[in-house]
Amino acid sequence: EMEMEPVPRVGVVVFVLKGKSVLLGRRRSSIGASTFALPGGHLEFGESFEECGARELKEETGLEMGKAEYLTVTNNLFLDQPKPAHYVTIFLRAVLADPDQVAQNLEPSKCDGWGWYEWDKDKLPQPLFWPLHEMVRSGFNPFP
Ligand code: 8DG
Ligand code: MG
Ligand code: MG
Repeated sequence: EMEMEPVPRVGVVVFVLKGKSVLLGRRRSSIGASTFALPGGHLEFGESFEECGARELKEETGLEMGKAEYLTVTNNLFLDQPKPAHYVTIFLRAVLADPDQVAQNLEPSKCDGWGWYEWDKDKLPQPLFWPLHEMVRSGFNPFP
């Protein structure tokens, strides 16, 4: 079997904003298992950040992404993993195309379910996925 050198990968994740709340799901994936994280996933060849965010949101929740914009980028090392990982993560914010659409848990092997949580450090669910935890701790606010 060929031993592949690990390389950095690009993640695109979305703060879906509704009222004062954001959409979070509890991860089942190996990285960050049982912590609350944003919908998102890996950038595929040829995609724009918005295309990737909309595709991942649709695949994971069934939700149609509305107007979106770039917020920030982080450089995250996950070295304490069976398979160490390095992600450059692009954060977008977006609204829903239809604010009444309900989130479905379309990848139950990767997520326990989706919920809306008010963006308030005392009201967000615990534990947050650590990249998100660090953003909250630094005072980051995804709302315009
Ligand atoms: P895919 O096969 O659908 O493309 O990938 P995925 O299974 O949906 O990937 P993911 O782990 O959900 O997201 C890719 C990486 O993005 C993740 O391993 C680490 C990084 N990442 C962060 N913060 C967040 C976050 O809040 N949510 C998600 N989903 N990923 C994040 O750095
Ligand atoms: Mg995905
Ligand atoms: Mg994902």
